[in-house]
Amino acid sequence: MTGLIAILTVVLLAVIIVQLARISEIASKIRGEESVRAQVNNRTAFYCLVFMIGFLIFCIVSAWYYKNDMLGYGPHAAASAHGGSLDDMFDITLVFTGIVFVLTHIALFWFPYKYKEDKSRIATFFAHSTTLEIVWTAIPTVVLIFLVVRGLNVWNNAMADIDPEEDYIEIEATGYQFAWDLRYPGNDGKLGTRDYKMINTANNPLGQDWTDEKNHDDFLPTELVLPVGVKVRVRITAKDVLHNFYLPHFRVKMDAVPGLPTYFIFTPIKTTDEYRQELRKYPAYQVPSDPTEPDGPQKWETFNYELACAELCGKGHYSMRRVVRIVEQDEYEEWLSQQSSYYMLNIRYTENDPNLDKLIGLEINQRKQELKSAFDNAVSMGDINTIRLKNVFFETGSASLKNDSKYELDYLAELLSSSEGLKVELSGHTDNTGESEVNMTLSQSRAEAVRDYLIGKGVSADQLSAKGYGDTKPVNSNETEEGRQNNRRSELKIISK
Ligand SMILES: [Cu+2]
Repeated sequence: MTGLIAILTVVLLAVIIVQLARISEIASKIRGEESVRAQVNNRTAFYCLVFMIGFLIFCIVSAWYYKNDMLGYGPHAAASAHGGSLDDMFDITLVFTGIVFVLTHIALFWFPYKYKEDKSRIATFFAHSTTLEIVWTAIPTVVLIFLVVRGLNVWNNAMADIDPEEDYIEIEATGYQFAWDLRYPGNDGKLGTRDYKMINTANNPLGQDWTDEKNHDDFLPTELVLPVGVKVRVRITAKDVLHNFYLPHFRVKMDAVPGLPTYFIFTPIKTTDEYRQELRKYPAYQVPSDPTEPDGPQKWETFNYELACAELCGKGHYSMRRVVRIVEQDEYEEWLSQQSSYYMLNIRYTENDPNLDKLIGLEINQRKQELKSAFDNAVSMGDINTIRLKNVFFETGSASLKNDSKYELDYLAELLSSSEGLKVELSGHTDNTGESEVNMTLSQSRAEAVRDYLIGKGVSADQLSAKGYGDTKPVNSNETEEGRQNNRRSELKIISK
């Protein structure tokens, strides 16, 4: 409808101009060329003046009216640390071009008015002025140098890579038709290596190398969640065609190129909630977010930062939108704790796991942590002073330690060596299968095996005693296999501190 009205207006204006021209043509034939020309000149000069003022007013009013849609202003303020300087750059350019626009506009229409035909005036002959040439070359040069130098400065700051000493989070975004695979580094803070030859849509979408320990805790979340105030380095790549990683509110935009990793660094400075509260002040956001539901939530309440693909990459391009959530540090840590490593969830102990025959660092650390907290508890509490060495294993019916036990015992040796004066008893226990005497002997030699191993690892022999209890101290029923398994165990008891 509006389009039709606009076309009609243009057509009508054209008809009016043609008609006016014809009228003055006829009039000039009747009244003589001279007087008509003077009249037309006067009229045109007047219209120039009217247009000069009218168009200036129109520009100023419309700029004021749309000011909230300008970058870095009102509801469009940047939400990242570098965003403000980028917006300022656009605004400064706008100020300079605005000044030039107003001056040239006035000159363009004032001159036809001022210097309309006047018989009594003789034109000045003016061919060259060095001063004038210098002035109008120097002014744009100075202005452009200022803009370029400032722009370069802003660019270099925004694109400066991370200083290894700095505190930052590195995440990775891989674009493909038509979604993003996001990857976070997990507890170690490091993203694992990838190899495109290992990409497999079924169980390795990013081609992660599972022999690389750094990959074991990496996780692939469905939403982009980041803590406020922390520097983020985004590693950006693509799997098929060109995509573009675009976070409009953070003034981040970088091509995702297959085979050529790019990156962008930014620091979010406003949480999603803070940004919503800012939007709340503007009438444009105080309307229902869904027009068909007038009582539903308002636009500012449903606002979300977003990640978009800004490269027209195919027909499903639009579906690459992802919600971005900026939260406080504690909420971020809470969210992190709910994420599970892709490897542990999908690969560990399957046929695709290259680490089947060994414990991975993640599991070793977990065992260490468990042992440490049990050990510390036993040392500090006194009454529950016995801990079970859950991961000490023997060959069946023998006192020779399985290789797997070394993780637990090595760490136990560290703990004991650093607790000088602490005396512990290492005990062996069996289930009730077989003869009691045999069990007693076996448990004694197992306890001694543990003691000897620890002494071999540098623990002082004075700290350690070993005792076998055979089947005399069951912790479970010996009726079930599970119960018997629980009864076959090695323990550590704090004797004195
Ligand atoms: Cu795309």
